[in-house]
Amino acid sequence: MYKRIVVGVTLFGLLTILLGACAIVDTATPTNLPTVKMGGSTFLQTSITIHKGDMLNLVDVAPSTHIIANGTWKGTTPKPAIESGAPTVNKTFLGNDSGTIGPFTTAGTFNLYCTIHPGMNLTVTVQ
Ligand SMILES: [Cu+2]
Repeated sequence: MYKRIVVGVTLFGLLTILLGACAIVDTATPTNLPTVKMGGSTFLQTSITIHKGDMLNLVDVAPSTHIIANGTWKGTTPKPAIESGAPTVNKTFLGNDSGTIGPFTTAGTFNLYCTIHPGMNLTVTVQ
C-alpha cells in the first residue's frame, strides 16, 4: 500500500517536471513572430509585410550558411546599403538554426540580402 503511494507521488512529480520543461521551451521559441524561411541558397519567400515595432524571425531550414545584411543583389553584384529607418542587420546563420532581426521601428520598404548567395534578396515592408 505504502509502495503504491510512493510510486504515485513519484510519477506525479515526474509529470510535473516534464510539463514544466515543455512550458519553458514554448516560451523560449518566438513562434508568434513573423517568420521567413531560408533554404539552401534562397529565401523561401521573397517578401514579407510586418507591423511597425515587429522583430523578424529568420529560420534556416537547410544545412547552409547565410550571412544576412542590409542591401540587395542586382544580378550577381552585391549592393550593400543601409536604408534610412532600417535596423542595422548583420546576422550569420550556420545551418538548421534561426534568429531574430530588428525591431523594425519605421514604416517603409527595406531590402535585405545574403552576402553569400547571389540573388538571395528579401524585401521587408513595414506598415
Ligand atoms: Cu545565403
